[in-house]
Parts: sequence; structure tokens; C-alpha cells
Amino acid sequence: MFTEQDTFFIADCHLDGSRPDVSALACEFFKAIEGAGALWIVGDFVEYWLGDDAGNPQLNHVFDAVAKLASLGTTVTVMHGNRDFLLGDAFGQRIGGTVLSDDATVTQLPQGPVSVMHGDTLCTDDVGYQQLRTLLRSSAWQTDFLGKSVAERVETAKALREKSQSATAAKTDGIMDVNAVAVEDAFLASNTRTLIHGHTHRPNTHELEINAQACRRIVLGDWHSDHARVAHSSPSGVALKTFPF
Ligand SMILES: [Mn+2]
Repeated sequence: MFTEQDTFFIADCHLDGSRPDVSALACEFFKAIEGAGALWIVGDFVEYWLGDDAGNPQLNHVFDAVAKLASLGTTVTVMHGNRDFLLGDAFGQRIGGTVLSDDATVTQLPQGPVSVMHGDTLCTDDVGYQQLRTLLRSSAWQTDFLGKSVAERVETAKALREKSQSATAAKTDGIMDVNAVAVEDAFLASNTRTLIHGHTHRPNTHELEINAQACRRIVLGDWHSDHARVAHSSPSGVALKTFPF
């Protein structure tokens, strides 16, 4: 049904052993897009990741489904989200794809270059989060964290999550959405007219004008037990679609 000309973008599956329905839907999706040229998983594929050596045995069947898709010829690229920034090269090999550690990248689609990012870097109003992000993405912190036993990492991650949850509860909706200047900067830095990102869980297509050029910001949805909003690129353009198709 799909060909090399089709590219899909998904984000925020937040896969977790406690949500088997979402895992099942993801497996269904990877089967449904067989034949597509490329799949981009744009961050927060999994709810947490403590390192490739720790893995998550409860999600092996989902990783197998991605590996199957890749083995049939779809190029799979994974970008880091704020929850799974420790996905590494071994995970990439596990799923037959590539893990990119860049915050943003540009991919060439039939209708032109498209900028792709998780989207947390656009939420610059959330100063507390951005400070934490700088720490967690530093190689010093990551080397220290990955040097701990898996049991110790579980404890550290739990403490971080509790801290972030209580901070999030105190934040307004606006603070947790993208900042308009950061969006403009992202368009200018990438020199593209289409930006695809996730993270905010506010799936939508925003038309905007930057430097007198019509631009589009496509926001991917988070995954629910029965549906997900994904982006589909074909020679006729890029559009948000609801899966199941
Ligand atoms: Mn996120």
C-alpha cells in the first residue's frame, strides 16, 4: 500500500510496560506502514530509558516490530526526546535503524527540505526545564549516570521524575507550549519552510509567515490506547493523519 515515496513521522508513544494497548497499537502501525521509504521516531518513543544496557524487556515485541519494518526496507531514524535521551547506538542496531543525538535535523522530502526535532528545545519559557535539560544532556552527567548500577539508575530516575512532576503541576499551559521566537529561530536556522515536532501533545498544523515566506509547523500527537496523530509525507505533501488509517 505504501511505497518508497511515503515517509512517516511519529512522536511521544511513551511506550511503557504498563500500557500494553499503546504498545499493541504501535506494533499495528509498524505493520501498516510496511513498504514506506522512511520512518522518523521524533522523541519520547519510550516513557523512560536508563541506558541501552538496561533495555526494557517489556517492550521487546515493539522493538522487534520496528526491526521487521526496517528489514523490509524502511529507513528508521530515532531522535531523542526528553524522556529517552539515553537511547544509543546499540538501541539503533537493535531496531535496525539509526539514533540521532542532534537536537534538530533536516531531511529531504519529495516536496523539499523539512526540519525535524522533538520540540522540547522550543519550550524556552520553561526556564526550569531548560536548566535541567542542560544538566541531563551533559556528557559529565550521562557518564556518571551510566556508570551506576541499573538499580541505582532506577532510583535516580524516580527522584528526577518526582521532581519534574511537582514542578509541572505548578506550571501554566502557556509555559509548557512552544515559544514563538524559538519557533522563528528554528525556521531561520534550518532554512526550511516546514517544521515537524512533537513533545507538546498538541497535534495541529500551524500556518505562519516568517521572513515573508509561508511556513508550516506540524505538531505530532501523543499516542493513546486507540489512536495516534502522525505525519505522512507523500509526493502530494505532508499532512497529519489519524492512525488507524
Ligand atoms: Mn517530550
